[in-house]
Amino acid sequence: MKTLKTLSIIALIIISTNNIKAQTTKSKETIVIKTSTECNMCKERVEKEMAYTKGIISSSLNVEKAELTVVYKSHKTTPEKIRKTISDLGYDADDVKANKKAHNELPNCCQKGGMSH
Ligand SMILES: [Cu+2]
Repeated sequence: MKTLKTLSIIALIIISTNNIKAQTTKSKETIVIKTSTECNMCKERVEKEMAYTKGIISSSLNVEKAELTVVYKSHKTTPEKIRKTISDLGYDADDVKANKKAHNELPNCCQKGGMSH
């Protein structure tokens, strides 16, 4: 009887470990966010901020397209939070407009339309 109990406890542990693994794999998501970034300085700024942001696994900004690809853990963060972080840096993120103050503090070349000034 004791053996049976031990066995079922082991079985339970194995089942729950597998569940955790499944959830972890499932929670990894990728999104592409359209931003108002202009140049390589923006790229550095955004990717650095993403690297320090909770729940972000990796990010890469395509400067030419101004598109940021973000790999994140969906149980740690959401696309809304990620867009908000980008807005707080001074850039538009999809339909979330840039935080005005942060945008105005960016170097001229990094402000909207900066590279065409
Ligand atoms: Cu820039």
